[in-house]
Amino acid sequence: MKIVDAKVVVTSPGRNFVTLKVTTDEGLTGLGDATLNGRELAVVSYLEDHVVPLLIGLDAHRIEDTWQSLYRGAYWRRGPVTMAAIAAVDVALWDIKAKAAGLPLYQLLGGASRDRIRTYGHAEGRDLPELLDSVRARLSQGFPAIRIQTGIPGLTSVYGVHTTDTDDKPVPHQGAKPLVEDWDTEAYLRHIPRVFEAVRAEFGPELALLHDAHHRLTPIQAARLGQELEPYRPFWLEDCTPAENQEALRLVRRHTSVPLAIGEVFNTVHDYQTLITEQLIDYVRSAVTHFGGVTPLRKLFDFAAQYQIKSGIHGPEDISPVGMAAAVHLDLAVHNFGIQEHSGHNALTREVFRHAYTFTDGHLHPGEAAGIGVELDEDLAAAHPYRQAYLPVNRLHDGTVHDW
Ligand code: GCO
Ligand code: MG
Repeated sequence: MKIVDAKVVVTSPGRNFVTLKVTTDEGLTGLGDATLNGRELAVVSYLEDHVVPLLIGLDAHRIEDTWQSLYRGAYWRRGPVTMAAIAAVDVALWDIKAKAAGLPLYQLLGGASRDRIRTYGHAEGRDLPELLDSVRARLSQGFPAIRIQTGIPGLTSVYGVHTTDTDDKPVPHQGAKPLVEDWDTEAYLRHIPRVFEAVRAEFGPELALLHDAHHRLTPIQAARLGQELEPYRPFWLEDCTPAENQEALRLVRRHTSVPLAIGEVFNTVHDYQTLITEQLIDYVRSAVTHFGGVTPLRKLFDFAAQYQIKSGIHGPEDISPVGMAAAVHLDLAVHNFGIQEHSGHNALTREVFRHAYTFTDGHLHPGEAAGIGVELDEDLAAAHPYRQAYLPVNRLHDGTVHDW
């Protein structure tokens, strides 16, 4: 079965998404997500100028071989642009293979290891009362686990606390320049343990609570936060330090037993080598979309499993329903599944990308449609073209740029 066409579709039904659609000579089509938030067009060019011409004429069934030739053949390995582009090809080919077999993708990955997929949702508030209301709203949607983020006294804007559109989804900052947010680590470290204390007091010991430090702490600050959160038994503390320095996690680990989750910005297994073999983390966070696809993420999970480390796939709004569908199939199949982040998408996005996966009582299921189970409405996608948008930049009170 030969690839006869591959095209890139960019659409913005609320936020930007990049999708690769691959067509074969048997008329089967496959979709892959290549969305890299704030740097979308770099991946579009990588695909259109350097990948699509290589795909035409290839045997669509040769997924591993195609993956290896795109990864090794480029010579310039790794990096988010390269790996998002390869991911889109990989997922599109898995979609085609599963459609050719007449099976949902999870069946080709070994079949279901569970009945449904536990997810966590986002609760946020500019202050504590708003956060508690937001937790109540997530509980009423059935979420068994909730990530809590709040405003910090003295700061005007904070990661994870955003303006929302009518569907309760964060509105990306559009225009030619990123928004500048402010940051004060000491104010944050003073405030967050009080937030956990209040949420536990209100909702009791059983609710799984998560928190994302978004790469903002030094190792010793992360160690201190971990210690102070221990009494409230978080499910995980995410991205406590910028983990390009994997060795830094040794220090954090020596000081706290809070479970650690890392990896949404990682692209390959090499970013995890020390973290996994030394058991410095508990959950790997990479998304199918940013890690080169289902093929390498499955290998990462199998590697992590040998060290009792579980999956916690990144599932923010900026992973398209195509990327989410691929994730949900993998979640159902792997034994060492931990939890799936589920932000959901606005109604228009769900029309552009009609998907078979379902969300019921806080749990996802990929559904039984053949392939990954997503249909792209190309006319509707074209009616909502790309809009320039950036992630924010973070500055300390003295103007120094900090990690966002
Ligand atoms: C998360 C993430 C996201 C990222 C976003 C960047 O844990 O969901 O931190 O919110 O910030 O995906 O594009
Ligand atoms: Mg995160």
